[in-house]
Amino acid sequence: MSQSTATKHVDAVVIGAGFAGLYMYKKLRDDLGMTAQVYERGDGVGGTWYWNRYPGARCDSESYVYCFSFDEDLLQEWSWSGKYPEQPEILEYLNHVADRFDLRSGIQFNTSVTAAHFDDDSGMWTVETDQGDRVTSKYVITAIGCISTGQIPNIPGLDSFEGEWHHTGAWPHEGVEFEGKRVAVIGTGSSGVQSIPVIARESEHLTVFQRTPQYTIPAQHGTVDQAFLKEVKANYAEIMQQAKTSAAGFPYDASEVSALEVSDEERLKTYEELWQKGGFHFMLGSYSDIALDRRANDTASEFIRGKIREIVDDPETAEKLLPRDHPFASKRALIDTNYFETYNRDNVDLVDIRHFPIEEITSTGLRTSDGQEYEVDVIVFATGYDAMTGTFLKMDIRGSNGAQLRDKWSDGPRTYLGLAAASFPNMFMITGPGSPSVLSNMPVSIEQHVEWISDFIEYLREHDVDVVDAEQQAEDEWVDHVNEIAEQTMYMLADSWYLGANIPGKPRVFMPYAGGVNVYRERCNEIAAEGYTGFTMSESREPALTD
Ligand code: N01
Repeated sequence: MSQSTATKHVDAVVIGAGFAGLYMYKKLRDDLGMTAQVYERGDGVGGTWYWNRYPGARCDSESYVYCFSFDEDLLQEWSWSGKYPEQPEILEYLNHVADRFDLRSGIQFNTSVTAAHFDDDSGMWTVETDQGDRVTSKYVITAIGCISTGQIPNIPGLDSFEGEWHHTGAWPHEGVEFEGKRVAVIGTGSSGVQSIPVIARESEHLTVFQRTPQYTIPAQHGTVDQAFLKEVKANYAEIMQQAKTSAAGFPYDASEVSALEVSDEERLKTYEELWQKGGFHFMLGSYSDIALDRRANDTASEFIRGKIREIVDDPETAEKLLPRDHPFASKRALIDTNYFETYNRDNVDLVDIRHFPIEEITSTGLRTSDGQEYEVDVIVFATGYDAMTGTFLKMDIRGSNGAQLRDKWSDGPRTYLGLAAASFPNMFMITGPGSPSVLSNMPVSIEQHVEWISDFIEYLREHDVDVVDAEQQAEDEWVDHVNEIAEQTMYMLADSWYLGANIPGKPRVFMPYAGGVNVYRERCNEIAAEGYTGFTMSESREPALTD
């Protein structure tokens, strides 16, 4: 950290201006009357939806629940055009939110926080940015997203490639011209599965490089049904309440039936109906034990494999696409539009890089370990993210007595509730590791965290507390609980980014909380009602600079 003196003091620094940062800033300013500075690395608001402009990008949550619920007028006035919200429309929505609540004045764009150090004597943070800002604040609140640091595999030769290459999470704003081009897409996660059908239509030829075959469910995307929308708007408060008290943050009725207690015929009928309904309904609405019992899960996995065989014309290609090495939904469940159908196109080839990895990127394309060369003009890396911890650890975050977050998390993230970390006083994380976050409909989890943090800050103020820190024991118990719950699920049976398995050398630790949004919310509420158990609270050793 530089030695120059701070140029500014605020009550809180908020890092990031996506869903989380926007709402957090609004809460701090409007409800708590605090001064806050938001730093955002993009030149506009939107976070994930600012960066992910790849073809076909849209959210897998249905649009009517992929939004803020804190303002009834906002809910009523905004109308989504699609069943699922497309990236440009989500970005428009977040810009609308920023304007409607006059949030831009608190945001400094094109600015990344590089360091945040806590000073035990003053009870203050000093925050530095890549633009030379140096600011002190009582609180630091991270709103940095869970999936915001892209990973490009370290394949030799990328520097020598003479064509264009892009990562899906840093897509050029002006778009990429695919017409007449030979394109390679590496990766078949959510970003790959969404972009592949669109790139196939736009390009001359597409080669998909697949390491792990995936289960994906059709979105059954379309325009919003106006009658449905009218009904939603008439019952919005109730619908949002149902989402908040559900396990995954969706207002869907959860099944209480085991996949193993119904006849084969009935099960197939249910799966077929939910396949036609599309999206997360298949996973959340079918059977209660799909995520918990391998035999129950096998019935769903086999149904999807049957669908792949049915859809894909060429049996050899279908065989390559069949996921067999992990259970359905043990990696992030995928939702697609015409993904498997795309492999019936004459201009699309599938290359199995599980058995023949990409060995080199050459000046003209890619070479796999079986000696095959693929000449391409554009490479699209749909290769994912250093999720949940990557963006934290890029920053130099130091807490009490100079403790470094990088050291603390060297064997995997450790937090209390995914909201705070012991020895990092007055720092809160919105949807941090250890919270339901990525296993839920994000705006629902974000709102819960922002509101919980705001209530806590209000409480601290009322009780004249200057410094608050998570207790080590509370954190240890929470981490044990997160692990214990994860052990009971299918999630442990796949090499997924939930476990950090996609990043070479990253500790294999299950990072989100799989116990459900509803259970988690209740626990957070209980902790608040008990006077915020699991936190130590003290007055600062020096008077605060402002208050
Ligand atoms: O990334 P991913 P993503 N060599 O990590 C492969 C959210 N999201 O950007 O499975 C070769 O899921 C990797 O292979 P494997 C959502 O939460 C949401 O697609 O590790 N291949 C995999 O196929 C999602 O889960 C939405 O064997 C390599 C792919 O690249 C998360 O973001 C849309 C490789 C990466 O898949 C991330 O999704 C988009 C290598 N070295 C994203 N490294 C919606 O809501 C990785 N791969 C719609």
